Amino acid sequence: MQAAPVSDLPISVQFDFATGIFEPWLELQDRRLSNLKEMFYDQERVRNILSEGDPVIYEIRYHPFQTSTSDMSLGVTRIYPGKIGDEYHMTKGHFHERLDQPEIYFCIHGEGYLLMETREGDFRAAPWKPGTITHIPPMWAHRVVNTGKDTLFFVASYHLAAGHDYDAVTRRGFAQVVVEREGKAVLMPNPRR
Ligand code: PAN
Ligand code: ZN
Repeated sequence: MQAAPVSDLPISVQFDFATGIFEPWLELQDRRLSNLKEMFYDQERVRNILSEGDPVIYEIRYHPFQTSTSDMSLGVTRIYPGKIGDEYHMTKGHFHERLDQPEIYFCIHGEGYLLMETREGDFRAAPWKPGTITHIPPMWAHRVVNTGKDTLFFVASYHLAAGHDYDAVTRRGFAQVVVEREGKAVLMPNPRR
């Protein structure tokens, strides 16, 4: 993320509920399979797909609202539908570096799960549909899974100073993965743990 412009004046952006895109945004990041290849449990399938291309799994638009005394940020994530093997597309997932930093996620469109887990192993999977708003307390890793046929998009609000720590999730994943069984999304224990 580039340094955010400082403004002590109120700023509004305009969100399009049909597309999940707001204007103006200041930064756009694509997350391709190669950026999150360690996250999916079926590593053979990951290698096969990457040998033919590098699909975009999700994208994030950011607007950091940096003032001289605060650092609230807006992020809108759009997860494209699809699976890697039988595991649904999902975000990488992370802990916040700072131990006092929560976050609010607001599901606008699509269906899936918000997975959350502490370092002590307490695990929660919140079923998600449009309108579900979840408060993620400090020290809970968070990942969103898109189990639907449409793009899932959600709004996130957090402080820039929270920081993102991807290491633990990259090494261990979450306690459960979300996979398709007989046409349905089900949770099962992470086979890599
Ligand atoms: C969100 C996430 C965003 C992408 O803005 O950063 O949804 O997910 P990953 O960062 O796990 O790839 C957020 O939680 N910010 O703190
Ligand atoms: Zn976060």
